[in-house]
Amino acid sequence: MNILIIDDDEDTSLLLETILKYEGYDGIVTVNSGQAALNLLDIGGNNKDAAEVDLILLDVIMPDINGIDTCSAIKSNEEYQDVPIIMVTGDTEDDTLKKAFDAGAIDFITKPFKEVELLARIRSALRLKGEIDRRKERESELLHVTSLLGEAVSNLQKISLTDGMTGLTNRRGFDEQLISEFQRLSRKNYMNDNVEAISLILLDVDQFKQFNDIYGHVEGDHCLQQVACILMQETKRPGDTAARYGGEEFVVLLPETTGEDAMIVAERMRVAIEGLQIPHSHSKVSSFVTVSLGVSWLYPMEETSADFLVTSADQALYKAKTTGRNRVHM
Ligand code: GH3
Ligand code: MG
Ligand code: MG
Ligand code: MG
Repeated sequence: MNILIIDDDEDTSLLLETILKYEGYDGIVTVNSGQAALNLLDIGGNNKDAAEVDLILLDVIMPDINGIDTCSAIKSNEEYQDVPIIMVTGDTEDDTLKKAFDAGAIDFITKPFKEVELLARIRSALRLKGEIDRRKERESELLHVTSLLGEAVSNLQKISLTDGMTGLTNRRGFDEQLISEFQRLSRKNYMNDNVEAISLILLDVDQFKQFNDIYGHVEGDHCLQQVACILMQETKRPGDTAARYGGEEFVVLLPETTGEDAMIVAERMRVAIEGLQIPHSHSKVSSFVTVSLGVSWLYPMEETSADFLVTSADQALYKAKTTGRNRVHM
């Protein structure tokens, strides 16, 4: 326990120190003026040198700054707001007592005091300080746990929307993104004269069943990861979303993009994936792994639908497959 005694009278200080020490309190510091106390507590300073103090015994009548003003100054400092201050004074005026409590003192003892009363009041003040400290500690622990929990929830949320194997957005995440972008652009198009399009690319690995059959599922997974990597690289624009749609099918959402521009993006993806040169000895299309892509686009409006965008891309992908694979179709 750290107890600070502030008193200009040496006899009183000595008496208080002796009583406290005899009672078993240590960490007792004595200063002989209000200013010395304020300096010690770094009040008016930057609080960097704030002292650890659990209780203050404060005289009232002192030459420079009196006890009431010292009490106010200490209490107005955030660092010491919870530190109980007991006034110990020879001043028995009612007005002094009132001012002391108004200044933030927790107790008021007049000199000469009874030792047993002084100690009882000190114990009571320290008990209160202990309770406040424990409550604050619990509050800060709770705050910490709450923030950890928030972090965990947001991590879980991220995990629940991410495909574990490729790190891309998963089907659920994509569906959410599609709806939200579609609604955003519908609103925008309703408000503005120059309407914005949204495009979608559906991508499917060619002859992937054969790839798995020959090279095995582990190589198959690795191949999908490499394809995902390309899609990530090719969708750097904010708002673009590349997702694993399921199995060896991927989907790319391009808001504020016309079908013409989406075709260019899709072709770039096709070329990049073929450029990986992942050997595929049993493909009818190429000696490397290739993909087919279907592109669809529309102007999001009240009368259009996100489902239609997906269905159209699926039909375009089917055309890309049936017209030879390793190509982009709209
Ligand atoms: P097409 O050119 O018509 O697309 O032929 P395909 O063989 O790719 O088409 P199909 O749908 O018959 O085969 C898809 C294969 O993709 C079958 C399935 O085993 C494989 N596949 C789906 N998901 C995964 C995966 O996560 N890992 C691996 N290794 N293979 C997968
Ligand atoms: Mg005095
Ligand atoms: Mg497929
Ligand atoms: Mg396939």
